[in-house]
Amino acid sequence: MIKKIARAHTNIALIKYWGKADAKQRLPLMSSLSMTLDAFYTDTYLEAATENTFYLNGIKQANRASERVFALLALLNERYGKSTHYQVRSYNTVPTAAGLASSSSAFAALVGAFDHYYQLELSPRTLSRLARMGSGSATRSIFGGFAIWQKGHDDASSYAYPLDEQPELDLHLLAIELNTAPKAISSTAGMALAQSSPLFAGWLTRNELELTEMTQAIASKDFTQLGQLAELNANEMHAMNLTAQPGFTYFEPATITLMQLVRQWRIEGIEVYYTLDAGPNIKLLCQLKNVKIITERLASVFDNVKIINTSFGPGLSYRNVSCR
Ligand code: 2P0
Repeated sequence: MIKKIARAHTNIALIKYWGKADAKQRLPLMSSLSMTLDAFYTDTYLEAATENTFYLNGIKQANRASERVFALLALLNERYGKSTHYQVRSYNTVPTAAGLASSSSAFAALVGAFDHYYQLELSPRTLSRLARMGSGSATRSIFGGFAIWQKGHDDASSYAYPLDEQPELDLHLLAIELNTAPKAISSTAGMALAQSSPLFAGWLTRNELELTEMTQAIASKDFTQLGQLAELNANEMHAMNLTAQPGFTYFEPATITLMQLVRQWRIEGIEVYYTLDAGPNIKLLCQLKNVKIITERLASVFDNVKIINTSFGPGLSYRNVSCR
């Protein structure tokens, strides 16, 4: 039997979403800009069932882990006048909940699977809005290359759009798995706490400027400007976590070691920048010519470190798979 699965790739924000205006509708307080990655994706298939069940990588998930999946399905049912229960099967190449944004690909693939199941042929913009209700970063995974999630002011105006789906830019992201254990502070909780930081007002004020500068860096294929800005933006986000009341951090000792190494390598002439999300795993931004030397240096510092070299990935797509 042939089944059609929805595939969405994860994305990494270079200008980050970190703060909500409306938690229920996942409306952000700022716009964000991301790079969709080729190496990490989620495949999802759904079909009608007598009760809701969710399998991740072949393992049936407990109700708690499935809550957000079922909540989004309930919302989709309501919007499109359905009352079905579903069996959802997802296969993830992203380490779940380790700051590699597995929820971005997961919820983009889920809305894609729902769209396909009912042959709704929803527009990418509508899919992006629906994905937002599962997870904010999922708005951007509907698209490949570079995408911008415009913050908007309500459900209808808060969605992502493609900036450049097939960038001709020499840009590699090295994902380094320092710790793939699920994180202690979820993104949702972390960004709520960050709003108590005295730096939060400045974070919001700077958003438009940073978005404009990043868009210019991409248009002019200026890797240096892109890397500097991405690193600055990530540092700003993590500075808010440290200065929240109460303060917290996603950094592990190895995260800080790596940040210092990156600065050292730059002094030595290896152009590399870092970004990191809601977890300890650093991502390095570099050009192809430096992938080898950076990989070698990482291997000499960290035992058994897993490094995944990734570049631009595509938007939501569908593919046929044969099943027994
Ligand atoms: C981002 N992150 O822009 C930011 C930067 C992590 C750090 O969006 O609460 O799972 O479900 O909307 O999308 C990860 O958080 O959060 C995230 P919710 P999400 O990619």
